[in-house]
Amino acid sequence: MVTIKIDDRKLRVPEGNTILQAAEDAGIPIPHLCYLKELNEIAACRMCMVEVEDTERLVPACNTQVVDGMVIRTNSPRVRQARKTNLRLILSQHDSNCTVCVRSGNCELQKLSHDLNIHYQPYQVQPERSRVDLDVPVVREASKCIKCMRCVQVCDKIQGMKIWDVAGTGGRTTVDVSYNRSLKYTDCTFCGQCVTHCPTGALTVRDDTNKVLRALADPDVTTVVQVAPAVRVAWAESFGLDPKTGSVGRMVAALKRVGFDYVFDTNFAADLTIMEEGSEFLERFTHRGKYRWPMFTSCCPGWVRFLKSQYPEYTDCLSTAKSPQQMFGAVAKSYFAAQKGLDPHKVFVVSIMPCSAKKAESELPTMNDACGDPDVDVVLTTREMDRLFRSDCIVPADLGEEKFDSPLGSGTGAAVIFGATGGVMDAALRSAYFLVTGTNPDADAFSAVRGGKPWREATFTIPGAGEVRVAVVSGLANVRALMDAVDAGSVDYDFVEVMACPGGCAGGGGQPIHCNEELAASRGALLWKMDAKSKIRYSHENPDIQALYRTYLKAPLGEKSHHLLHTDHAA
Ligand code: HC1
Ligand code: SF4
Repeated sequence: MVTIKIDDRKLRVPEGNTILQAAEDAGIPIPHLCYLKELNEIAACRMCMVEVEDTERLVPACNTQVVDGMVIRTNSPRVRQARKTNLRLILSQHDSNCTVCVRSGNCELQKLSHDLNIHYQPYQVQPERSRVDLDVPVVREASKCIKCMRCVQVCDKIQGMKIWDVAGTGGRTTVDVSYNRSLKYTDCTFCGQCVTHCPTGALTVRDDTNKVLRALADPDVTTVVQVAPAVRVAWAESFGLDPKTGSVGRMVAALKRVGFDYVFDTNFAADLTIMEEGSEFLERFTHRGKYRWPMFTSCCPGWVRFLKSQYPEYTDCLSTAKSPQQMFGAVAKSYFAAQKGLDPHKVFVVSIMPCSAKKAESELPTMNDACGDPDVDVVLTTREMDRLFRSDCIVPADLGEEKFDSPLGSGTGAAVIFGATGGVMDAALRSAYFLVTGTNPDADAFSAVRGGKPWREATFTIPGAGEVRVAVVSGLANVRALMDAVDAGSVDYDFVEVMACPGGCAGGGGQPIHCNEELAASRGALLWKMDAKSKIRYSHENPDIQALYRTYLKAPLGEKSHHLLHTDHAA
């Protein structure tokens, strides 16, 4: 430990800590823009400058270590002036057209400018207008980039992809797609982690709300919306509501106010996925020699894109089951449309997802099995749904609670946990156990796959089937490590759940953005709580799923299921 003084407060702090860490631990705020703890401590923005007494220097707090006896001033006249000058220099290259920026009100640069009382701009330079490519879900506007390097570090260290890089030299140094490519020609998984870690509006997810508004206004179209598991525990954050007020029922009520004809639940399709994927796993497991191992989950499109570009020789290890989002679309435009006597070409399916990669998944040319049109017409992120509510002047806290519509609106506890890392595996094992033994396991029998390390393993015995070796992994850099181990033969699994985003969809790239806060674990904990409180905790016990099989699909892996609910990932 060393003894230091910050703003006249004497502190004992661990040796090796940075000034910023020491100050934050003591509750002394120091502004920063480029800093991401342990990921990006490069002092690029110079916002965290502090004065160290008895030296002539101002130093960046984020990467200067404390020294015994150090006396630090975080708010001296020199410090204030330096921060203001540095911020004005950043603003001199920034498109400050805040009124029409999607991050307005949630932009770290905007907030800091206000906090530092910068209300005029002496170095005003008209930034070059950006070329914006709307073919892909992740959109970059170069003129809003402040060169903080956060996206470069997140993509490189957390997602292991290196899609972003430094480009140019000197005063023209900027960040761009590596090797001067267009994003659509890279292996970008569109996970959106760069977006949720960008402090400004330089990286955003393409806004598709107008397509939905057009469909809602068309009297010939029946609009159907599905809401993903992880959306329900995050949507209310942008309205400052606690989880009790920002309930599922209020979200449903708000979607009905927006004007959707049917408000359904992706949880229904998650239960359906378990029926198909669980059956597929048992088919593979009991005919081991016919298949390549392990079997991988296929519900995360970020992961599917990653596998196909980075380890293409493992593509046939993916479950052929479509994701719940896509199963929902296919069932809505076949079973549901027939039940209601609707022309499937006039049913418009919207998904609300915590995910940017889901936009690309819905646009795959193979995802059109119900009637030849895309099974899902538009995907909106959680943030876009919140913007729809605001633009319709809906105040969710003032609404009563409403229920999802029937029959695609029911889901079990096993379905809602899809949104948290480990949830798909847990749910699949609950039903696989039932399918083999005819009896339910304890709903918490597989809790070893929940939470904890980002790459975890467990072995379970299913009587009559034998030992099943499973792994769960999230965050693509961890996924790469797992794939390398699988490839080297140093690990041996039967079934692996993979989610591209750290912590699973709860931490997806379409979720509300909070500066310097990672909320995947706390949102995931809410999903596990919903499961624990559910009356039904096994997908195979969802009565609407049972009715779907009884009256339409007949059996998991049957002919209709094969056509509507499975896909060839190599196509
Ligand atoms: Fe997900 Fe899934 S869990 S992939 O994160 O399998 O997006 O929430 O909807 O499809 O159910 C996302 C979440 C989501 C699918 C399900
Ligand atoms: Fe999308 Fe979830 Fe995959 Fe992230 S983990 S890319 S949010 S499906």
